[in-house]
Amino acid sequence: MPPNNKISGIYVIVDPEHTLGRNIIDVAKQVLDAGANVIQLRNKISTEEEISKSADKIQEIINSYNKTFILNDYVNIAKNLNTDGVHIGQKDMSIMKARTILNHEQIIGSSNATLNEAKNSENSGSDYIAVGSMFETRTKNDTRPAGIKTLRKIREYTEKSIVAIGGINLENCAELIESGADSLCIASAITKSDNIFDACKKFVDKFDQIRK
Ligand code: TZP
Ligand code: MG
Repeated sequence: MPPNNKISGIYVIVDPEHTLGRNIIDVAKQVLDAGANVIQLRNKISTEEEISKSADKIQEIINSYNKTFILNDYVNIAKNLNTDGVHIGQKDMSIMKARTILNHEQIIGSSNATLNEAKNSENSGSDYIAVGSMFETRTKNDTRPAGIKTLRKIREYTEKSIVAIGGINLENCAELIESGADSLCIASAITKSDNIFDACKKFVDKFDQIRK
């Protein structure tokens, strides 16, 4: 994890259900080579043992890039492997409970669809606030719409890193950055594209262009 563990830039969700059958470790390497700053492993289909093995491998790879690895859902695996962090949804283990389990330096990110949720997450000690779903997505079934207005309100409220998520593509991402998102969390527009490296690089370049 980089020294100032702030989440920024391009954040890619690697999920074996959304890579068109391509190996998740290869996908992770490609997005890191293209300049992604954060990878989240999201896996709703494998055993805990398999998830632990993949997470261990991705953490090892990410250390050599000095980037950040976040494991979705599995707080105990994250603790045992000492991943850089964990991501928690509104229906998962509470942020406060996760904090009692995790090692001191591990970061916690949370999913939020409203200003109220973001306030609660910040007060509970969330290190970054993911806001979404910004746009329609087919990657996750039970998302709730958040929208640009919510993103702006949360930006006014918090100084924590804001990660915009859900249905982000090259056409709609500029207004998210202009509305205060520190990071763009993307799955299908990168991991379902023909050329994963090129797709990710385009987001990295666009982000840098707008942010400079
Ligand atoms: N949580 C809210 S939206 C989403 C998750 C995991 C899916 C993001 O995937 P995509 O393909 O970038 O819409
Ligand atoms: Mg979850």
